[in-house]
Amino acid sequence: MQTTYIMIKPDGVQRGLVGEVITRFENKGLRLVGLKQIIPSNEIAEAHYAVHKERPFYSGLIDFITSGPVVAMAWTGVEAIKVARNLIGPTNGREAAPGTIRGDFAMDIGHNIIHGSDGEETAKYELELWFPDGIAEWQRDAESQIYE
Ligand code: DAT
Ligand code: MG
Repeated sequence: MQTTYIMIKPDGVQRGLVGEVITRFENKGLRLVGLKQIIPSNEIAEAHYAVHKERPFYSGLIDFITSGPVVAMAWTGVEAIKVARNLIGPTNGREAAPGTIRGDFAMDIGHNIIHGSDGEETAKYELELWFPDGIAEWQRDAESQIYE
């Protein structure tokens, strides 16, 4: 089992795609173990994208991610990091295949709706950054909820 950090970016929130994105993750079979909406501070945005600090798009990226609310999530499943990246699609929305989140909803490289951790180390770093108090541990058991 892996847990991955997933974030709906300000464009996804503003465009009303939160439910759509969550539905795709739920339908796939991943389990939601963390969820909150926040307007990121510069500090957390810079820590999140520290790896891109020297890139020309970095300051625009920080401005974008701090421009409004994001939905920060943690999702668990077998190979959840790769599974989530496959659901999300490649960075550039115009090149992402239909059926992926970016392929279906994004037309640009920066405003691409959603972030997903790219490896185990990154996932650990990002989950600790965005969920410093930890995440929920629970097992799926619908039957015991349907019947009292
Ligand atoms: P991904 O989000 O697919 O993991 P990344 O880690 O390479 O992509 O880059 C992080 C974010 O930075 C990406 O979601 C959008 C932005 N970005 C990347 N390359 C860019 C570029 N050439 N121009 C503008 N924004 C870019
Ligand atoms: Mg990345």
